Amino acid sequence: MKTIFSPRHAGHSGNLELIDGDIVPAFEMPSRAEFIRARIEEVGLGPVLEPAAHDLETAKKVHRPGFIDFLPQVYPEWEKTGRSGTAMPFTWPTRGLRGDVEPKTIDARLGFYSFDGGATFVKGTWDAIKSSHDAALTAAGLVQVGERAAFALCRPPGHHAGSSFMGGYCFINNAAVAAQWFLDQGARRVSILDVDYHHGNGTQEIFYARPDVQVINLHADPMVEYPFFLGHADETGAGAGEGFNHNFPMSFGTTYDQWAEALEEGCRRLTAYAPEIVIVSLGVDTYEKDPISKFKLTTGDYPKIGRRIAALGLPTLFVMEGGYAVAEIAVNAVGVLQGFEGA
Ligand code: SP5
Ligand code: ZN
Repeated sequence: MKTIFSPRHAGHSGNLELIDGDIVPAFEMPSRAEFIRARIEEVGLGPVLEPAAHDLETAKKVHRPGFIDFLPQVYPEWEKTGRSGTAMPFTWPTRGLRGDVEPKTIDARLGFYSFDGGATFVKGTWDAIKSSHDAALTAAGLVQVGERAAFALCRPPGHHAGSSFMGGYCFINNAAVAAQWFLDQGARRVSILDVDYHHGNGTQEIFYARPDVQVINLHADPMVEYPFFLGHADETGAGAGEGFNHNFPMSFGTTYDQWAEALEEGCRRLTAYAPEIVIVSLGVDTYEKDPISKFKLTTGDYPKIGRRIAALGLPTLFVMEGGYAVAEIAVNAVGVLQGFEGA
């Protein structure tokens, strides 16, 4: 399997995040992608190639165009106020406030276009976001021309980013952009299978009223886990999208046997939908030693996930999402891909 990876991710580095009553170095750090890249080479998964540049037209079909235009403006606008360091929001338009009027200052616009304080900018962040987006579309192109599977080693990740909001380390929703691109190439149905520990609230929101992208999410129960405000089992889609969104919230402490039952039911519904392409939002923060998560999957479980996905028998694009126990995420993420390839 080919991997698409850009060294430009590394410019998104040294940023802080607001989490659990503290402002700390972001858990989503460059070493994550570098460990995965090194592991791919160590096990000989296949070539690692750089992405080609893509325009943002597809991204502007799944995100509000003004939101995409805002992202490259963030750091220059931040610097114009005389500040350096990490750009992050501190005020959000929640219920009862005006979410329909985009204000003018950088602090206001950061809040307007986000749902938490977890998607933060340094000088190289936009370039990293763009390279991650390009990696997803380049890998999608490999699948489109006949590769059985490809791996977009995206950083920053994307599944918390919605049509007009960033958050949770995510800016552009790479998997959603790839899904839209496959549809634009002529696919009629695409499924997104999100196995990250956290609910992919952005992906759900983008496709919630659409029948052409099925979204299946396996994740920690939002009653007790981030992102808290989406991801319940009764969210099944709206309007023309009714019946095409599937959530499998699970308790803290979930082991592979329990998790695999949800995967099995998700795969059954995926097969019933009969998509032409599967996009896997590949988070490995389900791992027992992940520093911010509470599931109990072990390293030996990840190849089993890959084998089950391979058994779907469909062209498959893997898109990297979360996973934070830095050294181990490489073995686990690549383990999924090795399992898929039959290793
Ligand atoms: C892509 C992705 O995986 N984003 C995750 C963003 C998570 N942000 C907040 C997590 C809050 C975790 N609280 C428990 C921390 C225990 N020290
Ligand atoms: Zn996650």
